[in-house]
Amino acid sequence: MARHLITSAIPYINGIKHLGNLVGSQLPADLYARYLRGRGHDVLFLCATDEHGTPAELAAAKAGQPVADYCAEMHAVQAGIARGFGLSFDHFGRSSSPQNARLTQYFAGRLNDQGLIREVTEEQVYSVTDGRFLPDRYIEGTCPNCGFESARGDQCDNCTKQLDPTDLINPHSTISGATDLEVRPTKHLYLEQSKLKGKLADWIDSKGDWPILTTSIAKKWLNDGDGLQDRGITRDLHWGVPVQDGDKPWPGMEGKVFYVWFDAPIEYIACAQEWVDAGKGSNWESWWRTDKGADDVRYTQFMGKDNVPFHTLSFPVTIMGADDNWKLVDYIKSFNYLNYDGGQFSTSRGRGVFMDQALEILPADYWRWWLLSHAPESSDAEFTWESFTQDVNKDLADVLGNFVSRITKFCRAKFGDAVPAGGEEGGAEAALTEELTRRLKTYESHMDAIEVRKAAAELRAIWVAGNEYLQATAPWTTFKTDPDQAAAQVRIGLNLVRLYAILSAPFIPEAARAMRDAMKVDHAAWPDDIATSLHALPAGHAFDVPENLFRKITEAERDDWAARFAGVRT
Ligand code: B3M
Ligand code: ZN
Repeated sequence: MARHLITSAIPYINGIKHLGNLVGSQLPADLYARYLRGRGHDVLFLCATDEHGTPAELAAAKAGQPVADYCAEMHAVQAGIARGFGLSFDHFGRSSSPQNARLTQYFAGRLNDQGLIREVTEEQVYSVTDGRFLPDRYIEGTCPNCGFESARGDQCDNCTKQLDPTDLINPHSTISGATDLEVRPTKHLYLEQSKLKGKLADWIDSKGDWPILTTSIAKKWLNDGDGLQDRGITRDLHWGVPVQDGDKPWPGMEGKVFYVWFDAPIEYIACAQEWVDAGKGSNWESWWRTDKGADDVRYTQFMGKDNVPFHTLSFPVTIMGADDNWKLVDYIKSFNYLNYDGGQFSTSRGRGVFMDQALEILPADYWRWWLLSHAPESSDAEFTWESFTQDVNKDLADVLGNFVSRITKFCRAKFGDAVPAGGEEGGAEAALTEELTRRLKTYESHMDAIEVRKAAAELRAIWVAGNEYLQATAPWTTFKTDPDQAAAQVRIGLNLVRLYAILSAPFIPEAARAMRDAMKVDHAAWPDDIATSLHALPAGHAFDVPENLFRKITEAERDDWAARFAGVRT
C-alpha cells in the first residue's frame, strides 16, 4: 500500500465552472483518486475554492453582497455541484480559511528570512473617492486606439490593445464612477524567483517522466527570458490574506494583501490542515512535510495548461525557497483545452455547458464517461452534441447497459434470482479469461500512467469482450438443448457484471454502485486474477435485476440541447 496525495487546481469562486474546466482538472483527479483507492492505496484527495483577488471582489459587488458572504454562498454552491458529479474529495476547502492565512503569512516570513523578498515602490492609480488603489481592471475609460468608451485599464475589449491605465482618456473608477484618480507611489513585496532559477531548472530536468505538455510549458517560461522574473506577491486590495511577516506585522505593508496566486497554491497545504480540523483525518503534516512522514508520499497535481507556469515555477519557488522540508510535487498531469461546438467554452461570455446545467439534463456518469474518454491530453478536444449522443448511446447504453440487463433478465427468466449451478466451462471461457487478463494489465498500466483516454478505451474493450462472449456462447440458444451449459455461461456473465462494477467505478461511480448493489456485493476488492474473479459469485448467490443503467439520448433531445446551449448563458 502506497500513500498518494492528489490535488486538483482549485476553481475560482466567481461562478460555476464549465465542462472544459471540469475535464482539465477536477474530473481526472477524481478518476485517479478513485482508481488508487480501489487498488487499496492510502489516498488524500484535496480541492478547494480559490476565493481571493479582484475577480471575487468584482463578482460580489455585482451580486450586491459583502465579499465574504458571496464567497461562503458560492463555496456551498460549488461544493454541491462537485458532489453531484461524484467528485470524491476528502476535503473541499477554502483559500479564505484562517489556516491558509496563517500558512501564507508563514511562507512569506520564511522567504523573507531566506533573503528572497525585496520591497519595491511602484506608481499606481489611486482613487481619492474610493479611498483605495485601483487594480488595472477596476479602471475604465476611452481607448486611445479605437475610441471605445469602456476600455479597461489593462486591455481594450473592443480592439484588444493591451493598455496601461494611464493611457485611458477620461479614466474613471468602475467601483464608484469617481474621476478623481491620481498616480501615487505604493510599496509591494517581490519574490526573487530569479535567485532560484538554477535549482528550478535542475528540478524540472529531473522530471523526464512528466507529460511533455507540462515540461514544455515549464521550460518555455523558465528559458524564454520573461518567465522567471521576480514577481510582485502583494496587492492593494481589501479582500485577501493580510500581509504579515509570519505572525508579526510587516512595516509599511499595512492594509495590503497577498496576491491571489501567492496564497492559492498554499491552500493545497492548508486544505490538509482544514481536513484535520474538520475532524476528517489526523496528522496533516505527515502528508506535507518530508521530515514528518511525507517522504513516502507520492504527490500528483492535476490542472489545465494555463495553470502550469504557476505550478512548475512560482509555487515550487515558494516551497524550495522556504527550505523547510515541505513536499514538492512528484508528478504534474496537465491538460489542453476542451472546445465547445466549433468555438471555445467561455465563462465570461457564458458559452457552452456549465456544471450545474449538465446535471440538470443528465446524470453525472454520462458526462464523466464522455469527458474522460475524450480528455484533451495530446491536443485540444471538442465537445459536440453529435459525438456526445453517439458515444453515450453506444458505449454506455448499447455495450455496458445492455450487457447487464440482458444477462440478469435472462437468468431471472430461466434460472431465477440467484447464480445458477451446473455445467462446465470450455474454450470460450478460457479465451475470455485470457483476453481479460491481458486487457486488465493494459488498463492498469494506463491508469497508473494517468493516460486517461487510453484507459477509457481499454475499459470499453473490456465491456465489449463480455458482450462478444455472450454473443458467441448465446446462452439463450444453448438453453434449448443444454440448460446445464447455459447455466455455466450465465454464471460467467453474472460474474462479469461484478467485475465491471469494480473496474468501471473510477469512471462511472453511480452505475458501478448500481451494478454492485444488484449483484449484492458488499466488499469488492480490485481483482488480482481474472480467473478467480470470474468465479467470485458462487452458485446460489442471490442478485437483483437492476433498473436500466443507462438510457439512450434521443435525437430530439440532442437537437433540443444543441439549440438550448448554442447561445449565451443568462
Ligand atoms: N483558480 C485558476 C483556475 O481556476 C486558479 C487555479 C488555482 S490553482 C492553485 O483555472
Ligand atoms: Zn480599443
